[in-house]
Amino acid sequence: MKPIRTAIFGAGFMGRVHLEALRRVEHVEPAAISGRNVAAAEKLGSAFGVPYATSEAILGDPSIQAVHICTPNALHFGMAKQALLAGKHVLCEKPLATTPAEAQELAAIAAQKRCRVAVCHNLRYYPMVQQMRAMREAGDLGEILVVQGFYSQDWLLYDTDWNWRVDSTQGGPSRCMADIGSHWFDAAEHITGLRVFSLCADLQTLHATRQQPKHSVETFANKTLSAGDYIPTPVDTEDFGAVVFRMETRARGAMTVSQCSAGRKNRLSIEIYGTKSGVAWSQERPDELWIGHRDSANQIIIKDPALLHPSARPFADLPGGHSEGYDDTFKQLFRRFYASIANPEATPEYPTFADGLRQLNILNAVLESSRTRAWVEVPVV
Ligand code: SOE
Repeated sequence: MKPIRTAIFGAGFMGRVHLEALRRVEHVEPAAISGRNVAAAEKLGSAFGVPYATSEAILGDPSIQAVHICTPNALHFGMAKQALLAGKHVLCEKPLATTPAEAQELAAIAAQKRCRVAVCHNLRYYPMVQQMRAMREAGDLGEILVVQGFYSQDWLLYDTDWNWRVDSTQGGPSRCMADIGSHWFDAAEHITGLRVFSLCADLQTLHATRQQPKHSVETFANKTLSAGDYIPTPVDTEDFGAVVFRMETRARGAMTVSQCSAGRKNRLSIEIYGTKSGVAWSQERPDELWIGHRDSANQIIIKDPALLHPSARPFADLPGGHSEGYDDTFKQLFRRFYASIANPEATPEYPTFADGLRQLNILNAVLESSRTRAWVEVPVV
């Protein structure tokens, strides 16, 4: 089978993750890499034998069928639109855009151009996340009553920590909720099969002013600068958010996000409680799943394809005792995306632009609720 030629836009943290994962996907050839920082894109590309090209050259090359958008958030809409109009299949990092209207426009263009489109909500692809979903589908949890959790990081704890995500002109009007809260809500809705229809949120910028480095700093790589390298800069994106929400049926929930929680590196935690049993999972211990019972001993199961529900098994490639983590989630998502390009009849087994729009509707409601200090309805589409 002839490999599908693809290109990557963006050579930062996510560009590298996408490129490495693509190298492990069957029948795909990373054919070019582009980036605002040409030297960084050339360096990353050359390490993987992938040539640098301008975005114009990539979009004008008919042999390149798909593109990955791994640029700062505010560029997603424009780049995805250009790529779709050029007839490319698009896999975009989250958040898909900065407003629901933009996401809607992208979804409409994709449908019209008959292009495959995905949003990179990679957390769905942890085997234990699929196990929770499979258990819920099989009725093991009973009716879902309570959904709780958080997503905490510490890489923006100090006022000297900086990254493009802090700047709303590059990251969009929300930081913490858009960056990591969108992952949490995508996972919560994916696992439970329920939608949030109403919420009340409180967002807080803990550092109203940050010391912005004079030069750009890579995500998670802000620990190496010294005094004198900074400019004091006002911040209008949130460091912390709390959301209380109502889901369809009688299920209710609450979650927090934070990028200022010392010691929590990248900890998404989700707990789902039903009328029969509960499940709890943490991204920092991805191979373990806690299963809670009211009348018998609780369990912790370790990832092992033989112990997973049959529908969760295809998401684990390795035998028990062989960890599958963050990198592998991208491989699993990309594999399904490219399989759907190869087979135009296939139903997408990945988050599409409709899911990207869904997260922007939730995000919009969160921003409005925090601004107005009131409960806000989320369109259930
Ligand atoms: C930064 O907060 C970040 O890299 C997110 O943008 C990713 O989506 C998440 O997986 C890890 O943290």
